[in-house]
Amino acid sequence: MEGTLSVAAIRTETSDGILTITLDRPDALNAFDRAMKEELLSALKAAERDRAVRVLIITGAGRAFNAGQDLKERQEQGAADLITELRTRYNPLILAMRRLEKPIIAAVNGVAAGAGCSLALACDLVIASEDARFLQAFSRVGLVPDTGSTWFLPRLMGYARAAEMTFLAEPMDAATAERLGLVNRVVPADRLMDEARALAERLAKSAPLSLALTKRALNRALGADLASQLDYEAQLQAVAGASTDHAEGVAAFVGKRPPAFTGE
Ligand code: T3D
Repeated sequence: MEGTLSVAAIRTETSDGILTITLDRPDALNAFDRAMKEELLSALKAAERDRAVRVLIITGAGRAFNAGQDLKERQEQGAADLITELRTRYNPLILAMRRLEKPIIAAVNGVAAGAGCSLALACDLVIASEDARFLQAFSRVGLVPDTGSTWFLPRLMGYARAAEMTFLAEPMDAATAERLGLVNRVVPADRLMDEARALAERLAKSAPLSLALTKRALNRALGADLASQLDYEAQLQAVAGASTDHAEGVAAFVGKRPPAFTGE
């Protein structure tokens, strides 16, 4: 459904098949309070159900992307049951993002720290502004990296880099993050949303089933052996090959015209 919705901790806007989710607690550098976690999960679930949404963009309001867990809320709440917090609030977010069979673009406009860094890593594509910084802040506050960071980081940048980033907890600038494979591209701050939107528009015109099954295959490949992945690709190709969009793609190629994909 097209339109803008403003709730407590996030804002959502849908147009032309692109759902933009803006983390919206700028005074706290968009740190995750309980409301933000709940609203973000609801937005992801709604996006999964809504056929009109083809691509998502996640970004932050103000000068930060997300500063991780709201430490003031954590202090106010006293001794916290962190295993429950992770199992019931953070981990479902990451799983929802990886299981959502639509591309998710992180438009990282500033610092992404702690679980905010994990959130960016869980997206399919990351566009960062030149001002962005990536910080595995966990050890600074006596915690271990969570919300998927220990899973994503070694896969994206290798063990040694992941160990350095998490042990030392030093901010990584956007250019370094691009060089090490955390980020797809870095753009000037004033171009960030235009670039993210242009990428989203391209993806929104792609065949949705093709992208959905590609994400499914890439997800599975991260834990699979070659022989079983080859067979899995063949199974998915049987599904994609039977779609109307596949026939349309071939007809468009042969007819020397752009394809018009419908999602069928
Ligand atoms: O507890 C659980 O649920 C377990 C799960 C944990 C997951 C995690 O994410 S743990 C890691 C939590 N995050 C952090 O440790 C990062 C804390 N923030 C920072 O280190 C710095 O703020 C930054 C490096 C991100 C940015 O630094 P800087 O100098 O640009 O900004 P600042 O001045 O530190 O912050 C600006 C304001 O945002 C400030 O508020 P104030 O004093 O002006 O009223 C600051 O307190 C607030 N803020 C920043 N990060 C958080 C925060 N408020 C609450 N929680 C935050 N995480």
